[in-house]
Amino acid sequence: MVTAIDRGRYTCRLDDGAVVTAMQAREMGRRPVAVGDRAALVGDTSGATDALARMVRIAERTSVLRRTADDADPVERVIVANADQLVVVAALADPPPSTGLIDRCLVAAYVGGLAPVLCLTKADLADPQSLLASYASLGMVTVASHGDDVGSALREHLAGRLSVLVGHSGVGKSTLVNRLVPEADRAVGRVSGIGKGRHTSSSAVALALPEGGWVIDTPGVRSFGLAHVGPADLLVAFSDLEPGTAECPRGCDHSGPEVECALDDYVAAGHADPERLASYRRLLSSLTASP
Ligand SMILES: Nc1nc2c(ncn2[C@@H]2O[C@H](COP(=O)(O)OP(=O)(O)OP(=O)(O)O)[C@@H](O)[C@H]2O)c(=O)[nH]1
Ligand SMILES: [Mg+2]
Repeated sequence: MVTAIDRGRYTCRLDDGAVVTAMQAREMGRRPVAVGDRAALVGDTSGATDALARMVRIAERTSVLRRTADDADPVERVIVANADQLVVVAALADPPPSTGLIDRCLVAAYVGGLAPVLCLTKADLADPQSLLASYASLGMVTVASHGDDVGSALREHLAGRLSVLVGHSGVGKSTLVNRLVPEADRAVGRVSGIGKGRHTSSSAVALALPEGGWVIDTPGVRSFGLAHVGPADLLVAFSDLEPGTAECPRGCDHSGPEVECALDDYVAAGHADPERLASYRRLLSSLTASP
């Protein structure tokens, strides 16, 4: 598994635990490789100092977390491959939570095939209850933590799984990782204020959890572009609603009864849960809001 990437050098962990540095073999072309990818290595796989193996293949991915710089950007970046879970990390204060960013991360999770978890940090600074409640209604796992105490709920949810942490700079992702993986020694920064562009962590790194599984720390994001996602993509994650769109007018954006979307009648007839339709539309509206 690729655990870190630095200027064309891939740090890989073999199944027996050895750590090997590799570079892409020419025959791979310039296929993008992400942290979390499963790679086939040949050549010097001894892991000795200065040894460099060649990466010849990556395995088909079970999930892909993608984002674009903004909603007009045609270039999709793969943040992490093969993760089971996306942990959206948001601080309750300092910096204040942005529900727009949280919702957009959730969309990326649903579309990329990752189970979403919301982790609210800095619960020592503000009460998490109202925000936790508003996301619990989306049917997702929510946990609150404060610096010294990650909480057993988060630990249990991460054990045995491959999870990626995503959120604004300064929300405490690396702080969480250091608590979860005592030898991780990730640099932790001061909160510099959103938009000032100071990020403490500069690249994604996967760390093995003592309980089994992996946690991936990523650099803070300022926004989460979703140029690659449309209403139909999001509907895939709401398979209970999807059959209801058969009666929609052509090109329906499913935004509400004003556009004669058939989902309202579908729910009114008892075929699906009205709360699920409300959730779908809430995430849908985050697609058209500014990133
Ligand atoms: N009060 C309080 N401060 C916290 C908590 N968690 C983290 N911090 C502080 O928040 C600051 C930023 O923490 P980091 O872990 O570096 O944040 P990050 O999300 O990794 O930031 P980037 O790497 O820039 O994306 C540090 O000063 C931490 O000590 C918490 O639960 N409560
Ligand atoms: Mg960090």
